[in-house]
Amino acid sequence: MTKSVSTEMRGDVAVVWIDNPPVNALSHHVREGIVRELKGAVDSGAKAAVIAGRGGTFIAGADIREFGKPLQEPGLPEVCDIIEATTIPVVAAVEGNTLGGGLETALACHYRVTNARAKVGLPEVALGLLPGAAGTQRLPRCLKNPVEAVTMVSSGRPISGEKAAQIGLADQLSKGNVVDDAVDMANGINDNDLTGRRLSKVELEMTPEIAAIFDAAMVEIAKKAKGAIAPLKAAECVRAAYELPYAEGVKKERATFMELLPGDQSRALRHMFFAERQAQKPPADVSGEAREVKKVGILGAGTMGGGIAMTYAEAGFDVTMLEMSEEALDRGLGVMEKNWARGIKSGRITEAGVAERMARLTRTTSYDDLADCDLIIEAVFETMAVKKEVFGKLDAVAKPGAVLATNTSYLDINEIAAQTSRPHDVLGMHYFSPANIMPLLEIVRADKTADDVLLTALAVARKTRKTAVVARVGHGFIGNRMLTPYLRQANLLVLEGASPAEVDKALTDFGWAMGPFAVSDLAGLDIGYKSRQDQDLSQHEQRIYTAADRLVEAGHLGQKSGSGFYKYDPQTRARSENPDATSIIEEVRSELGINTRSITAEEIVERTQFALANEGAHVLGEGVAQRASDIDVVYNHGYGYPRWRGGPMHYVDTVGLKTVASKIAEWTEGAGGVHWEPSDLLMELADQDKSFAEWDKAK
Ligand code: T1G
Repeated sequence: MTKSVSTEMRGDVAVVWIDNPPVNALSHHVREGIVRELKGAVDSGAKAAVIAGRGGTFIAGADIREFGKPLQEPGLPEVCDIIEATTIPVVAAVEGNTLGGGLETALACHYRVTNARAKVGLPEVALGLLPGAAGTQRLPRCLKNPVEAVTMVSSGRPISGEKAAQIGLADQLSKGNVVDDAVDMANGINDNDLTGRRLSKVELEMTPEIAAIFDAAMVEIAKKAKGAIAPLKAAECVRAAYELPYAEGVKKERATFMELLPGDQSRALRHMFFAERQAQKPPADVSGEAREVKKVGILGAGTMGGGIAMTYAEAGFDVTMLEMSEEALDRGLGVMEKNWARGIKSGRITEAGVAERMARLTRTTSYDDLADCDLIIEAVFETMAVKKEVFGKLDAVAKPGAVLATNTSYLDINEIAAQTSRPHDVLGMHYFSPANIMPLLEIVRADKTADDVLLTALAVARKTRKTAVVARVGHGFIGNRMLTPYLRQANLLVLEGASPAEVDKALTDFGWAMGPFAVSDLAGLDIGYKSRQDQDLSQHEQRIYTAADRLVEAGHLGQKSGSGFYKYDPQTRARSENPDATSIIEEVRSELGINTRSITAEEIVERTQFALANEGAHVLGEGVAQRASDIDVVYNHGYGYPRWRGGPMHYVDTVGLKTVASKIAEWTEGAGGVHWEPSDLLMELADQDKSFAEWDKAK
């Protein structure tokens, strides 16, 4: 096996190359290799050393797969201390992804050269951790700017190499080859007195102004953290760099790291890191190559069609937008321009960038103009009749080999595909509104979808920076399907005595971005009302939504009408109790003869979260989703589920499926039992004392 760390002598300078694809993670053999090769450089009389990464990237961090396993010496903190104590100058060639332990390694070097494109940061908080190799102590000593230091560590957001050079994180900005420039720098260092270059020796002093900066930062961090604990803990360690001697600060950082590592939040966030990557891999039974996509046709310039068109234009595709009339096209394109104008205002995009995007858009009212599209995505009315008509027309005009996708959120794609002579070219691409913002894309593999069509959808998902999850056909696919029992329990809890605000608060305290009633108001209560009218609901199902239906019939449609479950301030949209909703709910309770009771937040969380996971288990049992972790990704990226809890399936794994199963069994026996359909898979796993994670692994 080639050594993952080797030395190339360039004159008197030893270039210590790290070669651990795909991201040069600091696996154990890499840590050992760095120490070995650096020692070799010193022993061989090298004038200086450069640490560099193969593959155009320095080091993307510690090897996350090693977490939770026994530490193999040397640990990264020790490696960093050895680098810093080296008696010859060590220069870091910082390029590509220089993250987490990678940046900590660079900070342990005496000098740093980077280039503008490098991505430099300490993203550990995204894993529920904090820099664990003295990053919280060396970074502030390098930047000497408490705001930059506490922001980088607590947000986890990387900065560009250009900015790193501006704020003093790098000593030189290379305009050419970073490694060559690092070697030149090493050659030019004649002063072997490295005292001033060892960050651990830099003294910091806490002043009232700096203390005030940290006080203010902590308030902001706590607000943004929304229940995640790592950001604040990380910020406290940066603050300690100003208050404690280096060795004490490192001790505090280490103790905090060891406290966070085994915790539920870090385990959940590391679960999500790998779950997102797993979800986007093609199913094991799929082979072949993605088809080339250059030109995309979008049918429908409404909210969804416009958002989807923006997504593809932003990713550099040529887009042809088809609507039934010029006015509809004017409206749709007008909304897109307004959205992009907001992007200019927020500094997210430039005027030139918007012009580039608009230049990629072609408009038409004729299907014939879609004839040369490689991928056509339909986002028209959500009725089967309209979808069938549209796909019949597409079949007539689309070129052979064009991928035909429907954005339907729950309709049967097999039925839509059967409308064409090419069902193998048809699949679902279900975007979430607003499609240009929401990262989730459910790719629905219909029975006849060809492998290369599925691979094509996965490829464009990556190019348009969407997080794809592959689903099979089934009413509501994965996300929306699971929402039904979740909302059912929420409405039942209101019938039984909880207020909508109590249910919402219990769930936002749990970590959800918004509670179900606030979300229903946001989406519009008439959407659910119409969907229930279209379905042939059983009487006991219909009864659950009596209050919601009465609200709609009384004109309370949610935010869009100024009131729904809540009342909304016309200016600020601030939510407050809607007395009409309260009286409608009370009326319905008495009509249904319900003896209300006070309901704890714990019961609200259990009944809604277990209902969600139980449906997820049905989705898995039916093969609509491939993995439990895919379901977690759907809820993280499409529904505002708290990431530091993992996802609905990871959460019940942490509760323990035995507990979950016994609660569901209890409710199934109780008065509300008619609303529970325990999943066989969940019950079996509980019996075997297994978890969904183990089910995934065994697949
Ligand atoms: N450890 C192990 N595997 C990793 C990894 C890592 N740090 N980073 C990526 N991978 C795997 C990933 O699972 C995937 O595997 C493949 O590499 C390609 O990744 C002590 C404690 C670097 C921006 O948090 O953000 O240092 O699916 O698909 O889109 O203080 O990977 O192919 O089998 O994401 O080009 C801090 C995490 C760690 C960076 C590249 N570092 N990685 O993105 O490729 S904690 C991070 C990323 C730490 C120290 C602390 C991204 C990337 P597979 P990919 P990409």
